[in-house]
Amino acid sequence: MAKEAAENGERQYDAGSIQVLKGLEAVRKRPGMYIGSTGENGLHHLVYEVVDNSIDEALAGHCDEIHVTIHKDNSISVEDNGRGIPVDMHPTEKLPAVEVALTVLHAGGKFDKSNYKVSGGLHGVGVSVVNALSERTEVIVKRDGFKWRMAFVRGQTVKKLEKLDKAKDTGTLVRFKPDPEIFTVLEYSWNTLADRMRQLAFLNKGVAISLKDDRGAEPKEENFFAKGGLIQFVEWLNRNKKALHPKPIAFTMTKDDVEVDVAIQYEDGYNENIFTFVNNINTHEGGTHLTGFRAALTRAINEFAKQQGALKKEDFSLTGEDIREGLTAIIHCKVREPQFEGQTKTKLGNGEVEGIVKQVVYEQLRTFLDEKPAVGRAVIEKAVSAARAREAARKARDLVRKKSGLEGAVLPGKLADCQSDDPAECELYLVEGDSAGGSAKQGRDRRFQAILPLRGKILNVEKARIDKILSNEEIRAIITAIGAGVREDFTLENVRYNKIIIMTDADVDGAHIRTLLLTFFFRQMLELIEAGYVYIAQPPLYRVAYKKEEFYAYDEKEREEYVKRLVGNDGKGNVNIQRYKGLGEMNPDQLWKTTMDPARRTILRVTMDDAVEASKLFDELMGDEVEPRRQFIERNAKYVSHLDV
Ligand code: 0RA
Repeated sequence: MAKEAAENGERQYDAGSIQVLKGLEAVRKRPGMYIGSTGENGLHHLVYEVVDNSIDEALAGHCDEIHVTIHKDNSISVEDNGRGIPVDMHPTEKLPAVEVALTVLHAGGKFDKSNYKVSGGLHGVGVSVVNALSERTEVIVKRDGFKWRMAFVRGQTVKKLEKLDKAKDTGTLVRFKPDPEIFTVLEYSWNTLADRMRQLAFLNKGVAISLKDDRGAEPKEENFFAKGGLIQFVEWLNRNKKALHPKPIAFTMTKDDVEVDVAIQYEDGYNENIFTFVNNINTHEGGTHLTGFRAALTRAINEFAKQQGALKKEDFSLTGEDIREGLTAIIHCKVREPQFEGQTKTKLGNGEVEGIVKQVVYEQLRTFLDEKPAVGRAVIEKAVSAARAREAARKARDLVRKKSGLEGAVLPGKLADCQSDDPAECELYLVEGDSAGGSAKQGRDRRFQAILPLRGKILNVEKARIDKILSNEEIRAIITAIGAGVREDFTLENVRYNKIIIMTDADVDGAHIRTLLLTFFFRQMLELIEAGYVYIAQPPLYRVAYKKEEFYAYDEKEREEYVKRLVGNDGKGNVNIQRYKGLGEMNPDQLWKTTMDPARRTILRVTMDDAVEASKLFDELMGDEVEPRRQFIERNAKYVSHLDV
């Protein structure tokens, strides 16, 4: 269409504006194609998109400050001290370049400025997409000695570029307000934005990023800045842990046009925490850079061990898994034309990167180990003990395996199983305490609901090694009841219940047991969470009764509403309010009505969409520090997104 109009001799300007309209229409019609979703993730993605442009300017060496503000109306502004988006006429579009950048889809590439632009995946779709999905956008540029301004509504220019006062410095400010016609969620989350800004500051050393929240009575602000880059990133990840060596191992090398930036630090725990990025994008699904890194680490450490004569007494060699026990690492690659694959487009596909990372990491590690053999010996000692534990775990797992699955299921004695054997309709309630377990057994619908009471606090699975975890009685009961094994043996198809519902008291102990169980599933049966099989029951906090009527309230606000409804605003009358401190205070019938009956209950599905965040929270919970643990319990709700009826 646009082309035809131009060929018919109409002005280019009209052709351009038709193209703009078509672009806008496409974005507004299928926002998900450009930003993933129109929910919470998509909403936050708008901010990342704008900030990415400022980061690109920083990567090009022209910007070292980025200020992000959440305004009272949930509009966002992103201001940087870069060169400013150009305001001169764009040679082919016949519009000021800044207008092209804001209104023409994929205009970003036309400027072709920085070396490793954030592109591919969901990132890099350009500010024009943000503009198209915003009720209102304003751009202020300081450049060429002046301040300039433009405004847009739903992506269309409503105020042409105007020249304002003189300005000595340079920079760009983009302010946008997400369109309520597009987004189902409009409220920004401080934590989500702060996590990403912190991450960006670690990944781009020397760039100062501030985040300000003007929505509350008191403005809130946090500044992110890491002169040490990835080194500070791993130190921060390990901040609640005991490191095996004080200084992270770190290096940056460019080979065949690929920049490889790595920081590594071992800690005395048992998990592997490797986070990978490509051009600032979190590659949750890994890819060729991760494969190359792992191969290099395994080879370098094994060769060093051999050279040190460290494995002479042992009748086994170190596997990659042994060597990654207690490892915290960040790998950040800059790749010119990244290919992102995988379900969420967060897996690096470029084949050439594997060999490059492998070679760089291998060489750098060998050099490091030669210079600091003491660190190498500590790593080997840890890996050897991991290998011994692996042997012990195999034996323990054989034990668990014999008790479940193929070899004739012997279900745990405490389990009150359900009658159905169709996993799709079966539910397993993990219930805190024997007394609540008893009520649940009496109150349930035994056709499809199974009950497993858990006594006291289950083992802290984060701090224990797999062999010890598997010899814990409560844990074994859970594993055998679910019937699908653990870790690399875990088989989703064998799961006996498609809903596994954690039901604990509404107090601190209950929250603790719930997080312990979540940690266990996260570490040992991740697929169970990914499949959306894990839920949290929502028992009521209050029973509100008046004469013959009764209501169950799930929070204070609801309680007040019921009281009002029953006796009016003056609050007179004998309303009986009972606060449930534990599940045990409910009789079987009440427990069924309020918490277990699928027709009336609410259960929350546990989701896990951000591995960095998840692992961070679990680490905080399980670390030695008490305060982060308390904070985790408070924030735990974040994990859990609504649903099911
Ligand atoms: C194109 C060219 C130049 C700068 C930018 C784009 C630019 C874009 C954004 C978006 C947010 N902040 C930004 N800062 C800069 C520079 C052209 C030149 O001066 O040579």
